[in-house]
Amino acid sequence: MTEQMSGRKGPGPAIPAPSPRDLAARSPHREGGRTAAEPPPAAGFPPPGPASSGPASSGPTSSGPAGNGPASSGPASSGPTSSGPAGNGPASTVPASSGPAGNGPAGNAAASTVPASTVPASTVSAVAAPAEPPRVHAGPATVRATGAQALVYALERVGADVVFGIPGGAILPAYDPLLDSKAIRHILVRHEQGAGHAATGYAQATGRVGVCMATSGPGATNLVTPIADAYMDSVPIVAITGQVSTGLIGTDGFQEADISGITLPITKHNFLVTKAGDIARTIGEAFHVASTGRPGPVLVDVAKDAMQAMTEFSWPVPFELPGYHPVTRPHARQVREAARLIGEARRPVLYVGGGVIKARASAQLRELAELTGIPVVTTLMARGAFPDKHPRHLGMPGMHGTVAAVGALQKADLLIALGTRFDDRVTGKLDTFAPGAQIVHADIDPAEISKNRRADVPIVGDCREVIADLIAAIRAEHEQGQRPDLGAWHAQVDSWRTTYPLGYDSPADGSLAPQYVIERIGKIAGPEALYVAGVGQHQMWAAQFIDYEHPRTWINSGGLGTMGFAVPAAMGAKVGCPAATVWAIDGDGCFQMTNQELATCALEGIAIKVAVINNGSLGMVRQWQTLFYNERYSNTDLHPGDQPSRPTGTRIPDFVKLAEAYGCEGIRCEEPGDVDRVIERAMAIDDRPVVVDFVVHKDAMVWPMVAAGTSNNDIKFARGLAPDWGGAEE
Ligand SMILES: Cc1ncc(C[n+]2csc(CCOP(=O)(O)OP(=O)(O)O)c2C)c(N)n1
Ligand SMILES: [Mg+2]
Repeated sequence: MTEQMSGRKGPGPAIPAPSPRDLAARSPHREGGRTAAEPPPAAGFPPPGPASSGPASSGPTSSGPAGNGPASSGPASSGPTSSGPAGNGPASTVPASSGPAGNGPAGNAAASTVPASTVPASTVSAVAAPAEPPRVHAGPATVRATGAQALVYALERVGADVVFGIPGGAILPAYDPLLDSKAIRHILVRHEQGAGHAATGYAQATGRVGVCMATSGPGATNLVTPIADAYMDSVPIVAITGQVSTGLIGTDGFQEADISGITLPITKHNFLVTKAGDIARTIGEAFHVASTGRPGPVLVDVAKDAMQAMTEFSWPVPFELPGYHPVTRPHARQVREAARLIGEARRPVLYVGGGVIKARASAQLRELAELTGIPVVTTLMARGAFPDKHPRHLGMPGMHGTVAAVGALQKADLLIALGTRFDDRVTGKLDTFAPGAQIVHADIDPAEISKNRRADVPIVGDCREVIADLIAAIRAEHEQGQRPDLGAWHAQVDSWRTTYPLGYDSPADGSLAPQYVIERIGKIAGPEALYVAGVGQHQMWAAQFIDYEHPRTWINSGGLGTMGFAVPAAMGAKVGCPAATVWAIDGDGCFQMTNQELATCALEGIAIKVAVINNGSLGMVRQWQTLFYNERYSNTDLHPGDQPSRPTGTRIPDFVKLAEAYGCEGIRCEEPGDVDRVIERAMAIDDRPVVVDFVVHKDAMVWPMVAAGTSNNDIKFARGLAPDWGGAEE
């Protein structure tokens, strides 16, 4: 790596100043490395090799201050790959020239070297199987290669099977050897934003690292939104960008943008690579950092001349990640303290966030809920972490959460917060949130703990391990006779649930209720399908009116709230889970931001289904104008023109014709009586994407609602209607 010129941020050492998330390495609760029983990392990264014989044991990470760097004790070396068939000893002896890596003795490489498009549907689980072992591709121990070849070889070694991207001058060297890769399928998108969201959709659906690629300058800056999106939702993606040659860096060269500087605050970590010999190691490190600890996006910016220069490619490579040691094992004393509080609580709630899905802890969560009888709420990012049909589930909390979930948090005497971050959309006015509750807060990122609400019992660790340890500690309490009676609490939350269920009115003019459309899609496609949403009213209705029974079946942009997320993310999810039915529930505003990826889907045989919930407006913004701006609708109408009782507007654009222009099936639905038939027709089409233009009433609103900045106590379940809390204890 070399310094940049002209006062811009230089590449710095291998790891720049730690972000709050990097502080995971410094937890006071650290008790040591992972155990053999711990879960695999979030994405497929092969171990660097047996610590005793491979270079990993002599790498700087193993001799760092803590003596347990990622190479020697981190997840990469203790996941299933170290003992499973993917052991990479034999793999490294197979020359790259011997044909598809899967034919070599690399264990599970056979499955992984088949391009995703050719994997028979029947071999892939409809619901993502995130626990599958990483894919490892065989290859030569050491070969002479260009930096660009080393990049592609490294991507193969870390198990990348799909790259979403668009080429351009600075990244061109990498595209050349990509053409020869039998293991990696490149999907040519129509906009880099689509590549980034597709990588996120792939990662969210599969639990593996998603990969996107772009050229320098505008290609790279087009990735900024999806990178920020992945950062906010802790999604493991690796973005690879070409950079102008080292001599041009800092000179305002053609298509130069300091993308590592630009993305510094929105990446878990990023790299600028200027030497061919650093490329392979950096790719390995990027996948490791993206997928371990709290997952997140990592950017690798590679100078063009580094890709063109010759180097020695060898694998595995020792990491240079001093200071990066995510803590996964919870502290036993903290867990015992949490169990003690649970034993004393009379109104406890399990407040579950997306971290539970990332930690693959759904089974443990269910066991905990059933062992204790504690009611569960699942945040927008955690929908599917706990079955909606489960009797202990109160639904989603927050601004558009259920009355039962919001009320339970407000009246609780103990919150057990798991993999969640007390987001303002959940807490409402923070100083009025859950006023009578003590807080147990477990998170893999210590920076989250006590960030917004002080934790009485902080627990740093992987949620799966935390919950497993909690279960053991609670069983011990039960054996001591410490088993609280939650009967009165159950009766209380159940009465809120039955008195204030989610619901909606059918429009008096006979037009379509958007909630009905979404509810029917959920019923007909069922809980095995994957649902991906845009951002707006349709997103909230999709979170409310579809029942999620499995983790990774609900994919949305929760933290950044990125319009345009749905179509490309659904594309990525479908590529990751080709046998699954994938529905994008999109708004007519959102759809117009990224629908060009329908061309990608049609050409690449990615048969997603898109339900455009066409209310003719930027509905969520319009809802706020209705409620807070005296119904003054400034610039939220997408279909100006005649708006009689049927809000079809001007039909610009005509979504059916647009779909057809992109090689998709286009269907319009305007009558309630047609909804089931149209959904079934869409479900029957498997050979191309389908777009259904559901023309719905524009005045439907999302309820319940806690107005921004107000207290959860002031939740309304319909306009002007507040729940009666029934004298619940404070
Ligand atoms: C990129 C981006 N720009 C603006 C916004 C602000 N915003 C949030 S929801 C929304 C309206 C979305 O409209 P539509 O996709 O039609 O969904 P609807 O609310 O009507 O269901 C807007 C403009 C945003 N979230 N993202
Ligand atoms: Mg709309």
